[in-house]
Amino acid sequence: MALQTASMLPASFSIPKEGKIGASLKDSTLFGVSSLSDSLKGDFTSSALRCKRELRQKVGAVRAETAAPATPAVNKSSSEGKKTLRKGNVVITGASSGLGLATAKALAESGKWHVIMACRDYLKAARAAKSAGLAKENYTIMHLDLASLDSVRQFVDNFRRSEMPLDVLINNAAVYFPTAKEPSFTADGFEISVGTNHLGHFLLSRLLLEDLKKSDYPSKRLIIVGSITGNTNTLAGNVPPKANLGDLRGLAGGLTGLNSSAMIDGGDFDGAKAYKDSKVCNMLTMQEFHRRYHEETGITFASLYPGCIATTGLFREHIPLFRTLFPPFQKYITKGYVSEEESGKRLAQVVSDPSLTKSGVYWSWNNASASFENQLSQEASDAEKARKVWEVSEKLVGLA
Ligand code: NDP
Ligand code: PMR
Repeated sequence: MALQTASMLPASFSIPKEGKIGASLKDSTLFGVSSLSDSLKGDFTSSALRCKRELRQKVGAVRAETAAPATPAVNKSSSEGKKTLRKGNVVITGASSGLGLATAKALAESGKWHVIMACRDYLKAARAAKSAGLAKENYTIMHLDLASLDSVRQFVDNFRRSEMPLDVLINNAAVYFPTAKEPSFTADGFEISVGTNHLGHFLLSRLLLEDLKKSDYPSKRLIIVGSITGNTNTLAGNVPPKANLGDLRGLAGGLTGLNSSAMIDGGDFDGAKAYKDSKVCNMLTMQEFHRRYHEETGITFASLYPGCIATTGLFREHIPLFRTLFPPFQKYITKGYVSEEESGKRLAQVVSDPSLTKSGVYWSWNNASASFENQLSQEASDAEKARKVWEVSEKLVGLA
């Protein structure tokens, strides 16, 4: 199997933007005292060659395992005339930690799903799967770096070579750089939060839509993880800096931070805002998929806010004091806290619960952990903006 060299190289680099001034909440509050991380290095280790070898072996193994892709989703057992469902195949991006890993565990342990862990760091994913106790036959790891469009395309090729049908795609991976003073960029030159969280997933979803369409699984789903902090109709969404995509002038300029702004709205760089903006794009993309493809394909498109999983790696770039105080703050003050395990069960519900098949929905959970259809903010449900984000994004990722 051929692997592009590019998919094994660091996919992000950082350039300082001149003349950056401007202070924001992140510079001055307890929850955001700035300590610029020096660790935008990605997780590409000197073991890249070993990864490559292992990936070859793994994908080889997958091909052997799935040598009979023609198995229909529903089999009729001849003796009893009973219908049985084959295991579903679910791709989870960023399954090496946090919500993604917890969801992989919940789905794999249900015995109904084979999980394809789409991860940028193969060895980290392998260790995570092992320590979470995933049984070997229930998962496959495939390399995917969302901060590189080449890597996204390579992942899709590799996945297709495995000959597994695709039944559900979960766009879960994300990065968050709240203390960054200057933007960093993906391999293709996009500001890294929107480039990874939105544009990488946008290309992945557009390409894998074809594979989802081909699946004969009874309930096919494409899920994008959203968040409360991108929704300005909530208290959490009103903590500055607030999400705001403006007229998309920065996005249209490619978020390069050179001749155009690194921010979607064209404003000064703010890492926390870039993350929240990327979540708005995620939620808008889900709805645009729904409008364009639900009726024709029957695929369920959904997003969700899984609760505040205050202990995950998402906050790894935040200052230590934040990481210490954030979990008790969410547990005892906002009461928005949810454990990684519980959040994984919630996302697993969105993947496979027969009562959550409605398309175009943004799911949330109440204090009793019951799911409900939540209301998106005005901006995150603006159909015209969703169309524009879609059209600009497809140009940026080379689909139009
Ligand atoms: P984690 O940091 O634990 O997980 C993020 C995952 O994304 C990791 O596996 C990480 O890989 C992966 N990832 C990051 N960059 C890339 C990339 N370039 N290519 C491929 N994978 C990448 O955070 P969470 O589990 O908290 O976040 C999961 C999702 O949940 C995100 O979409 C986040 O926005 C959302 N969310 C989280 C909330 C929370 O409170 N934590 C609340 C609301 C939503 P690696 O392990 O290699 O770093
Ligand atoms: Mg929040 C009900 C109130 C609530 C909830 C559910 C969250 C979730 N937050 C709430 C309130 C507040 N937060 C308040 C009142 C404050 C000011 C003290 C506050 C602050 C705060 C900070 C500085 N909160 C944060 C941060 C972050 O850096 C996190 C963030 O925005 O990441 C993007 C965050 C979060 N608060 C949440 C959730 C779920 C997050 C992080 C995860 C995310 O949106 O992906």
